[in-house]
Amino acid sequence: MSDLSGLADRFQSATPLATLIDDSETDYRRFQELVASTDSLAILCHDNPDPDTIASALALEAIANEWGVATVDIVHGGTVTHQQNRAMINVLDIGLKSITQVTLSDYSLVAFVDHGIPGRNNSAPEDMTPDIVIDHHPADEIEGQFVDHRPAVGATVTLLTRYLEVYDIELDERLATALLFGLHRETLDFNRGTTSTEHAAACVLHPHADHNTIEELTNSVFTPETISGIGDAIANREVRGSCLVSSLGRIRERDIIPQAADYLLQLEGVSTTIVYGIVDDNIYLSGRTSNTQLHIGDLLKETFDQVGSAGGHHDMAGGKVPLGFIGSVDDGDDVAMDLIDQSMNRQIFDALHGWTET
Ligand SMILES: [Mn+2]
Repeated sequence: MSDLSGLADRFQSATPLATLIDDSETDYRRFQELVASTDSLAILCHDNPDPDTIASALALEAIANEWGVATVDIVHGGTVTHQQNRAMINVLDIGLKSITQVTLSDYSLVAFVDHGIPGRNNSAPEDMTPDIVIDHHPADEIEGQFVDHRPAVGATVTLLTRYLEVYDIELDERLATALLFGLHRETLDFNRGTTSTEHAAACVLHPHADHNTIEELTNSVFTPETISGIGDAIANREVRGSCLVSSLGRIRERDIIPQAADYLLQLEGVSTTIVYGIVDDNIYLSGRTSNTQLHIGDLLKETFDQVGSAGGHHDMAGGKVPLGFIGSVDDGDDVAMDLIDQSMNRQIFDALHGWTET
């Protein structure tokens, strides 16, 4: 079971990651006592899981396995439609359970990785309190028996890499590959929201990772739906000053939206993109900005948190607005779709007003 001997020594040994990361608020002893004494653990990824949340869950699973936790399940809400995320799960043979297949209250412990608040970007019941939270997203009032919330780091994978180091857990090739791929994707190859701790974490992972697999995963081709979606986003774009807003209309794969927002940010003269699309009964939005004076997470939160949920980082953010607030829309109802697009574009450009001057 739990072996706390040697923890103090390892904690104090000054690796580059240990030197750069701020561990001052993290009670590693408490985390170990909690996890090592449980018999069942559900690790909940955020909805439509991305490589940061998936790889972080895999690392937490490895820690729990090392400490003899009998049942460990990685659970997620939503679906995995992004081609690179599907490829990651297949190539690295990662077992994920849909939240519809399990009951969270059946587990002795529930851990959130890469998200922190029940019901916000996850499918946990809003009235539950997670036992463990490890996250880097900006958020207030995260509750749990053990909360490790470090918004200063660029990826949750960075935090979990530090846990593996602190607890001296073996980094096998599969785990190191998943974590390093998570780092690449979360930071868009170390270009976005990256701190020195991501580079230090990459140094820990690099010797153990399979770089051919990472290259293969990085080159996973777009699905036809993604290419069509990006095409629609290009065609429907409205640009004012340095801001671009576009609608994808009704789509089947939610993951197209952030990919289109990322893609359009490459347009010359554009430093902020907000793309939205309708999936089932909700409008989903993704925002991206390279304008360091603009906090896109706060902007989306202020604009849409009253009618739905929205928020995120200063340079990337997302949101979800139930269609109910606009009224129900039948498929093929072009008039209603136009009204939604007009209403959304107006609200978004109003929110961006300070930045739309040329
Ligand atoms: Mn993340």
